[in-house]
Amino acid sequence: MKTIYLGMRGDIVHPGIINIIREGARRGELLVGLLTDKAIVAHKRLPYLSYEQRHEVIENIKGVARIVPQEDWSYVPNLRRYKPDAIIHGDDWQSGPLKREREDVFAAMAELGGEVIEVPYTQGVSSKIVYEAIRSIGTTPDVRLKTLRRLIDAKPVVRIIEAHSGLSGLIAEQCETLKDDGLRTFDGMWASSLTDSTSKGKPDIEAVDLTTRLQSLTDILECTTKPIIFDGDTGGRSEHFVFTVRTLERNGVSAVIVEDKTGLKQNSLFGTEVTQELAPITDFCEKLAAGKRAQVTNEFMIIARLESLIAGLPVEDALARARAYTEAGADGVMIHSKEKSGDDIRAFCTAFRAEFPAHPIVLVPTTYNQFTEIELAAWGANIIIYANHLLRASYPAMMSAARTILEHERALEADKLCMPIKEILSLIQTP
Ligand code: SPV
Ligand code: MG
Repeated sequence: MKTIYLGMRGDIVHPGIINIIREGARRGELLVGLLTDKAIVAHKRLPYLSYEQRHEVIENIKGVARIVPQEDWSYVPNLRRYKPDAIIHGDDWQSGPLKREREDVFAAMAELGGEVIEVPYTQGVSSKIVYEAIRSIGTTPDVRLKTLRRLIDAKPVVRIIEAHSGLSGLIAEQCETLKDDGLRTFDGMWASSLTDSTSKGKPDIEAVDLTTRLQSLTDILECTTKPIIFDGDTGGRSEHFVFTVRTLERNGVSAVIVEDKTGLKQNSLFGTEVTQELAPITDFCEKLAAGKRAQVTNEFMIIARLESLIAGLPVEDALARARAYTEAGADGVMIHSKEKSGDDIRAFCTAFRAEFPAHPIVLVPTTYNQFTEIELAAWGANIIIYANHLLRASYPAMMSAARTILEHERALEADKLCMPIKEILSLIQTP
């Protein structure tokens, strides 16, 4: 009996895939290499189903003899490991993004003395078409909420960008760029207090109340599917914070980050130009613990934000607080600084990682923006938040269009600064 290898994601099963399985099983014993989340997420969006769920679905399909994990996007390592007599694949990989993988597979199979079977593409149905259809329907709060933890497990670093409106949420959802190593996208959104307040013409001092913040959040939730991290400011009183946690969970938000400040909260990027009063450690631990007790799901994350460096205190103060907050139940820490060198952040990350090898670290590199994601990940970061960039990019663009109209007393010259009317009309489609 020949062994036929089939590498697959197994997230969305459609007649095209069943056709390949049937063909493979007809020719021998079908060995499915099921791609792990890690293998997929470097190139494609995270599957809707977890590896275990996908395994359960695929093992029950007629014709599948055995499943092994495929830990790599390339089929080659598993081909070398399992030495099948043949690999089977849809012929649609002859062009498009899998072209290089196909060439590698042909080379490997020639070396191993095996065969490559290409099954004609089933017209009108593919994972891409089904994925796009699902995306247009949206997601559920439960799926969205759980996605952040899965991304942390599967990716070297999770890339988050700020959204403060439906429109900026759509950019976070849809913006992508094709690089040599695959498609690059944002993994999720940061519901920033700074950009939400600023877009409402208010200072970032918790003047925009929670109900209003939730309204902006709803706008984002309604037109996106990616996970959301909510900027919870100080979290307010513990008695109020427990309701915030429940409300965010109910809406499918993945995490809240609360900062250890008290009194009138001022934006951290003012640093010590304004009073930055830190909360007593025990009070903040109590707030974190109350939040953890209140949450309903296992997956919701409460992340403790350390403001020691913002308040002009040393790394040791942040570390002592990080230790206490972690013991109180925080699911991760965010360390913030407005220093440009990044030295303080690096020192914190190195020391924290030595004590807590796997506890998530969140960084917001607004001022120390010379470091790449991979460099920050090497310090120990799990999540990188680009906290204000869409709002900061939009303001000068709007100002420049407005000024151009004033200068010319007409809109002709401003037109080239604006997107075409046709494009804005078709940007948001009627479902
Ligand atoms: C925000 O985006 O609201 C933040 C990050 O809290 S910062 O503005 O840098 O304090
Ligand atoms: Mg904030």
